[in-house]
Formats: sequence, C-alpha cells, structure tokens
Amino acid sequence: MLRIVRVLVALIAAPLRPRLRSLTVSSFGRIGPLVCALVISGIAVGTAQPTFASVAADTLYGTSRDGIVTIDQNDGSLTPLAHQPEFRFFGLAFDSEGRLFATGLIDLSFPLLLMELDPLTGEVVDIIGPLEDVPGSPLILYALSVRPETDELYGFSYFSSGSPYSRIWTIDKSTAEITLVASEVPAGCASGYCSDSLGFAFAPDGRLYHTYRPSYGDRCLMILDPDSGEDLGCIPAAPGNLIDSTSIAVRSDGVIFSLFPFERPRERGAPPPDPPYFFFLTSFDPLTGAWTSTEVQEGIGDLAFSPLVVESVDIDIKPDSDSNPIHPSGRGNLPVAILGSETFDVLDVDVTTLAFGPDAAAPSHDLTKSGAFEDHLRDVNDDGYTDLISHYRIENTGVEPDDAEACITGETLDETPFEGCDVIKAVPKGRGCRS
Ligand SMILES: [Ca+2]
Ligand SMILES: [Ca+2]
Repeated sequence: MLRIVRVLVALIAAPLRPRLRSLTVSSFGRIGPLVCALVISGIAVGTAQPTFASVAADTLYGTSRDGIVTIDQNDGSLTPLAHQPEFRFFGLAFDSEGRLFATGLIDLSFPLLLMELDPLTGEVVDIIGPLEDVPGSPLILYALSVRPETDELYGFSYFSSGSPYSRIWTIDKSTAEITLVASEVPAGCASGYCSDSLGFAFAPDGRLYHTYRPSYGDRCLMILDPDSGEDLGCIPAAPGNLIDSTSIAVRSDGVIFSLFPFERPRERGAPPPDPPYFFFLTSFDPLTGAWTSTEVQEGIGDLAFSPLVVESVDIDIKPDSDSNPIHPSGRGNLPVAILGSETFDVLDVDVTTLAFGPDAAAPSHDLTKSGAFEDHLRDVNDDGYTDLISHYRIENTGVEPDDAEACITGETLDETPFEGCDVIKAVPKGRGCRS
C-alpha cells in the first residue's frame, strides 16, 4: 500500500520536475506580470466575480487532472467544471465566505501558485501569487484547508521544498505569502519521511485530521495540533480505505470523505493495466463508525466541501425611527423591514423561514395567507426597491435590556440563508418610546 501512494505521488509530481520553460513565472512574483505572462501564453483568466452564495452547501469538490470537478457523494459520479488543461491543480479549499482557493501550476512550471476559482464554473478568476518557501525551491502544497475558528488558509506540503518532512503552512489569502507553522508532521518526527500520506483537513469543530501513514507501525486517522503539528491522538477509523486515502474533506455534519487509490492487479505476462488504479470515495462518520465506499472513475487530488454561506441583507427595524427604541419587557408588534436591493429581491423571501431576535420569533401575521404578503410590501426607504415588512411580538423575540442590536434570519425560496441586523435601543418600560 505504501508503494501505491508513493507511486501516486510520483505520478502527480514527476512531470513537474524542473522542466522549466520560457513561461516560468518565478522571476515575476507579482500578480500583474503573472497575468501578463498568462495573456502572452494565451491562457485566459476569467474576469467575472464569483457568485459565492449560489453554490449549494456541502457540495463536494475535487481537483482532477484538467480542472475542478464536483463529486456525487452517493454514487461517486463526477461532473467536470471548466476544462483547463493548461493548469495542474493540487490543493483545494473553501473559506467561510464561499471563496474557493486552489494551488496549482501553469504548464507544469514552478513556482506553485495560489489561485482563486469561481465555484460555479471552476474557472480561475485570480492568480493571487506564487507560493515559495525558498525562491526557486519547488514547494508543493498538495492539500489546502481552512481553519474554522480563524478562516485562515492552511497548506500541507509533502516531502518538497528540499525537506524530507511533511509540513504545515499558513497562506495569506490576499498575497499568497506563506508562513511555516509546523516543520515536522507529526511534531518530533526524528527521521523525516514520517508520514507517508497527504490527507489533511479541518473539521467544522476545529479538529485537524491527517491520514497518518508511517513507514513502519500503525496507521491511523491522526488529530494534529494546527499550531505545532503535534500528534493529539488517533481515532479509530474502521475502513482501511480511509486511513489509506490520499485526500480528505470533512462535511458540515462531521462526516469525513476521502479518496483512496487501489492498484489494479496485473495479469502475468500481460501489459500493465490501463488505467493502473481504481479509485474509491469513502465516507466515514467518526461518531458512529458508519461508513460507505463507492468507486470513482478517475483520480482526484484534494477534496473540499462548499460551506453554508449566509447572505447578508440590510434591514430596518422600526422604519419610522433611526434609534429604534424597544421596551424589552413590553408588549406590542415590532415592525422589521427587509430592504430590497439590486442583489436581493424581497419577493424571493420564504416567509415561513423568517425569525427575529435571540428567541427566533416567528412573524405575528401569517404572511402565507392570500394577499397578506402583498400587503406587507412597501418601499420604506424610497430607493426604488420594494421592501418586506414583517412584525414580531416583542415578548417572543428574547431581546434583552442591554442588547444593542437585533437580527432577522431567513431563507430565500431557493433555500439560500440570509441574515440582517440593525441597532436597537432598549428603553425601560414606562418611558416614551418615540424617537
Ligand atoms: Ca429604524
Ligand atoms: Ca426600498
């Protein structure tokens, strides 16, 4: 098995070894010239702004040979996005805002680049910059993952940049500047070549998983300290496929997906099988131990799940007031306007999902009744965009006397969640409530 991963890594890495062509970008090091170099070489970089909120949460993405694919989590079928054979992608990760980052090469030439992709089309929309430890020294970050608490982008390198150690890095999402976080994975690895696997991914609860495969001894699903690379312990991973996998990603419910290559047996006297591997997608729930496995038609590099992106909307609590005084212990109906805009049409709001305040109060009027929704539409701020006014019983909202703001949440009819907040001014009962 060890050999399989080494072969797989060799398959990925072999064509990359120096073969530096005229389009080497290492001497540029800045975005502008990089894009110029791409234009000169006829490689198109998309200019459209990515539309983060339109991707369904928990869609599984992967890097394939010629671009980005989405992967059906049940049957392993692949849907290729933009065909981009001029790029070779490795690591892949979403941040909490739904921005999709990849590491990769152009024309198999170093240096490795940090790129931003459009999650809908898979197209490269920005070449952020080269990822270099020591300039000119090949660094490959095979896996990317975003740390949930900080939204920082982390990278995992494997025997590259002249080191026999797997290493953990952080990467600046704006500049591609990298910082070494852990110089040995796991920390204290004395000999180098300690971990022989590429699986590296944060879980939503902040755990950092690594599919640890030592050259000798027990394999495991290791939990790493993201700040030191220290081994915090292993969790039992029932399916061998999981701990043998070359890439992992963790879904929002904590289920771990991994990709596992399996060498096709060679018949005696026959030519080598083509393709030489089977690939399996495994899901594993670390809480219950339940797991599934399904075949995937081609090799996939890093995996990544799209996050639940909450769209931000503008609201106006008490449209006739700027300070929005509220008696938290009072009674009555509090009007809240969701403001329409060029990018948010209030006609798309699913009124059954509206909830206001810490206790998530439901609207006090049934807006699904015939005509009720239309009766609550008005342009409260005279900007030409229709706004939706809904009302909430103050005693149901959970607003406390020292709260300085209150928020409304909901979903659009296509199930995109949104949230909007506005200031409030809690006033003791009995005082005037006009502003
Ligand atoms: Ca107001
Ligand atoms: Ca308006």
